[in-house]
Amino acid sequence: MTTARRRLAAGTLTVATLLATGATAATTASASPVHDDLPTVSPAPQEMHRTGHDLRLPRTVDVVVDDDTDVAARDALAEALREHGIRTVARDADDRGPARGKVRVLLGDDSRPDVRAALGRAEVPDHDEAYAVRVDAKGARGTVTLAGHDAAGQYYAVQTLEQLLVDERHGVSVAGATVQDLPAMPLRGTIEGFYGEPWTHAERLDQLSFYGDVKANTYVYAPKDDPYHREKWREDYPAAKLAELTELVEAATANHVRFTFALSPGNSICYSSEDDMAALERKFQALYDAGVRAFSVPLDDIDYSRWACESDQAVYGDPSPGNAGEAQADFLTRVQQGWIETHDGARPLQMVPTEYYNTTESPYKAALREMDADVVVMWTGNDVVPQAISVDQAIEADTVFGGPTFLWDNYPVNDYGQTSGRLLLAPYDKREPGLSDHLAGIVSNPMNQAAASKVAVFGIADFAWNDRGYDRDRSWVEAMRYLAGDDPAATRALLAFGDLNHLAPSFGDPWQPQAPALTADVDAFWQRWGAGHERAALARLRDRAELIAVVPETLRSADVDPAFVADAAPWLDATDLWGDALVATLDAAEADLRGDAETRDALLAQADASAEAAAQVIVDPPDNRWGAAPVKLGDGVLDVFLDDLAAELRG
Ligand code: LOG
Repeated sequence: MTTARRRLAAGTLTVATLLATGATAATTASASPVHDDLPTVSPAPQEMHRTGHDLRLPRTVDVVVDDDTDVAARDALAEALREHGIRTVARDADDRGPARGKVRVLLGDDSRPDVRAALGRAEVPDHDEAYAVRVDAKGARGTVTLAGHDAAGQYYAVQTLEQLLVDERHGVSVAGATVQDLPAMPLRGTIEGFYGEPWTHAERLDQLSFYGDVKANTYVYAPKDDPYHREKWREDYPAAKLAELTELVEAATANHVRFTFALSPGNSICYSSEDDMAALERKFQALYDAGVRAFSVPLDDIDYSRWACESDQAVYGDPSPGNAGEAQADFLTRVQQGWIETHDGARPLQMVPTEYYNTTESPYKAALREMDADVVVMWTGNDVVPQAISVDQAIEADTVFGGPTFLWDNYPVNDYGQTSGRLLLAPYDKREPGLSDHLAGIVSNPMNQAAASKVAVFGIADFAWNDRGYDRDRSWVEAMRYLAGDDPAATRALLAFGDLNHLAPSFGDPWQPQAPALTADVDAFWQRWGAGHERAALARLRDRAELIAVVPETLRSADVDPAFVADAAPWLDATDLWGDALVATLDAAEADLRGDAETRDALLAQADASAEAAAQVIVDPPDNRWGAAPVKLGDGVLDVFLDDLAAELRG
């Protein structure tokens, strides 16, 4: 069903050594691990320090819990330790008997007396989802305290502990850290909001467990091509589909993720119709009964220059954006006040405005501001796919939409024409630190390829947790290490592969460049070559050529997330061929330097054939809207370099 749960184990690789393979030379210098000699934890904690020696774990540890201990946190802790070969024995916090084992792990609410005492001077911040971890080693004995402000905080303490476990030759240790941590943004995660084949049930289950790993708490279910979400919004889900959704809600809860159900009635709704209100409430009720406590009404990509019924014309007047805003505001205020507020535990309603892509004042937005202030309004930045998002823009959005907005970030979604043939693997970038002061949260709209989206989503979860501590390079390396199951060679291969899939398009110019690391290497090549150091030029570029050439084999043979490898299959096939073309071209250059024209020409012909075959690799997943398309990989960099060098050699 789901693929194996990936682990964020303690890293053995540093950013600096890895980035050389994936990122530009310019960014390498600035990337250093922030927390001295402690393992890297993602999302980056607000505060983490070494406060003592590492604690060696015996084969069995006592886990001290009480009735308020979060069950998901407890399960996650037992599983994490089991994966390192350590058995756990549950002990009740009230049990005053003598300590049996050498190491105790206290897991629970920060109000528990034993937890509070063991925390010493460390404190759990007074904030939703906050937690603290303290590792206290006294020789071979010790205590690990995992304290949460609430159940989610306990769960996140465990996620952090897992990354503090260090496998050593003779056993497992916990790094001697104290962590005090909280999320900068309340809502973090994804919105499955793209066009094209929705994710499969198995993909969604895999995602939910991944979100738990990266402390993301939100999954908005809004697939444009689920007919019951949009076109047939009034109709009940068939029983089998509802059973599937129920299973997702349970999986979400087990990972401290809020399954958020979205219904998108905007193409046919009659805002003034009691029947339509009843239809929406019936649909929400079915999901509420399945355990859902968060709801959304996206009204993006609808025509607001016409009414769907005569009664809207009678109530609101001629169709216009301003009148549409008024009708939407009335309707959603009624949903918030009449339904959400009468349903126990339901969170404030979320909505996507029809003008979601700018902060320009308009009659529509003015009317929408009259909506109940508790309704959370989404916004995609200034543009559907913005070049960047600044704090000033978020402040404008707050003003024009009437409250902190919830960012629907259209990255790495690849359902629009400019993304045809592309996998979007660049790190999350160009969002200004400080956005957490003005946003309710961020969700990524991901790719049709669920597992391949993890690279970007990892960064988004990291940024949303701690925008001021976010480092795109570190986060990117950590994302790849996570997917690689901590395997150094596979991590390097993923970074090189990510570099070739780095271009992030928009509806205008790309907002992230293609292959920055390869570009830097190619520039350096031509500099050396132009200065007459041809052999040095070739030797340096050969390292990258050989790295690229083995990417597919490395990723397919290592313990890399199999769903990622499956998603990336056509791009890996193309990498194989482009890698061959690059190596053959460099070999041709060497033959040329030796004066062996015959070998040179044979190798250039071989490179041509590989490049031609690479250009013919088609991605034809059934799930992308753009249909069959040639795979784009390193385009504008790798192909251009091969042409340029071949032209140089052929004179
Ligand atoms: C859609 C979204 C789509 C995305 C990219 C929003 C709010 N809505 O232009 O479903 O995946 O652009 O194509 C959109 O972004 N409309």
